[in-house]
Amino acid sequence: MAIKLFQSQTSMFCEKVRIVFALKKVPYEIVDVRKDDRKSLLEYTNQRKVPTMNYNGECVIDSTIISARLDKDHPGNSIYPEGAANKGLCLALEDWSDEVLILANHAMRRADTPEARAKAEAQWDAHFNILDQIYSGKKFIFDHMTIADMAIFSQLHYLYTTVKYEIPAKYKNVNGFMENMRQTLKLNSLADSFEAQSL
Ligand SMILES: N[C@@H](CCC(=O)N[C@@H](CS)C(=O)NCC(=O)O)C(=O)O
Repeated sequence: MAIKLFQSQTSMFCEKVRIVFALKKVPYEIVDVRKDDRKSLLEYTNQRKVPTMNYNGECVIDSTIISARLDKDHPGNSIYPEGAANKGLCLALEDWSDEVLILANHAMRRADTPEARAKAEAQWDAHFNILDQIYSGKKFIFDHMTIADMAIFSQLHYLYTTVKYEIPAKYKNVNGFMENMRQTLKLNSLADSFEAQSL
């Protein structure tokens, strides 16, 4: 049986999962949901969200659950840090990125008045301040690249590629993190989306 990932190239949650697949070196097929306006996804799952995975016949929905499942079945190159306390912190940061940074991305993308734009920039400033402290003196949050870094990268990468908002230069550690991730993911430029099948 094959593994199929129903996805969209521009979705940040799909990029997060593509990084996990590549890290685990698990081969998979891509079903681009934009090609048939999500018809095959709807037929398969009766819902519209991507990423959705057909995992050897089993349906798995949501980037966090897909990532956890791949890690469980392919434990090499763990996407989590060692130890329960660090793993809990890592999961909390993954959730913060998925549930909070996404809102700032939506706010910036939808800002169509100077007031809305200023509000969205203030929202991002607050997040960049947090991230700049998190990545102070660190390449990754824990001792290797974890799902927390992948989730944060995917949101910041979407901000750069799709929303077209550049991280202000004063956030040196956040910019340093993005450059580290660009190198780790072997992207020629941050304008490219991640699509390698292995890392
Ligand atoms: N929490 C979910 C979020 C997935 C999500 O919001 N996907 C968006 C694309 S970025 C989507 O498919 N939206 C289509 C819809 O809701 O109709 C995850 O981590 O996978």
